[in-house]
Amino acid sequence: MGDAYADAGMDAVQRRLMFEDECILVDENDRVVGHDTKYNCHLMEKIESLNLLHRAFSVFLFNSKYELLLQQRSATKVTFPLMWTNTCCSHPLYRESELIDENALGVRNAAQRKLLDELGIPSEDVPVDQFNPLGRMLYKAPSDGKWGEHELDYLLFIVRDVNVHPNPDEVADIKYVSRDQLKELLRKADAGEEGLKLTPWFRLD
Ligand code: DMA
Ligand code: MN
Repeated sequence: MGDAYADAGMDAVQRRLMFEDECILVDENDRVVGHDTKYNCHLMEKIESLNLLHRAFSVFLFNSKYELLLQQRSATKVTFPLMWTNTCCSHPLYRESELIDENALGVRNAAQRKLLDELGIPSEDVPVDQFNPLGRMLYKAPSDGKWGEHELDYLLFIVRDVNVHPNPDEVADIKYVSRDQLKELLRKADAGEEGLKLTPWFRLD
């Protein structure tokens, strides 16, 4: 199980996800080629040596005022801790309900699952047919040397007023931002203000 010493500091909740979540391996055309643990899929060494690429999603949830819900990742996240990012990101898992290709239904099922898990948003507030898949993005980004991402990332937009109860294991803080507030946030992060950091994929999206 990898480098036990380097993993010793991993939070118990995040460790469980690393070994229990089975990610979907794909080729660059998004064809399923296998599966592997979230742990292996995010180790830079494995990504580079085996060219591992996995399927992921990024949700952008807007309220009826078209403000975007942002989250700050918890301090215990293994990759990109405490960075501000879009509403919710994760991976569809290698299970029947999340492997459905038609209209990206598997990915939308996974998005509904993680909006509940990370942000406590009830599933009835985010019906799967309300997610608009806006395409996919391929990217690779190291986090801190040992860990990183190499993903085919589905962008999902949804406009809904929802109930939110963040899960502290996942999320340190949340806020809604208008378009102008988001521009200001990007400017501040670029200027390196107040230790404000944004995830690499959020900039690409
Ligand atoms: C990974 O998100 C997905 C993208 C698009 C970067 P994550 O690290 O928040 O995954 P998880 O919530 O499953 O830990
Ligand atoms: Mn990933």
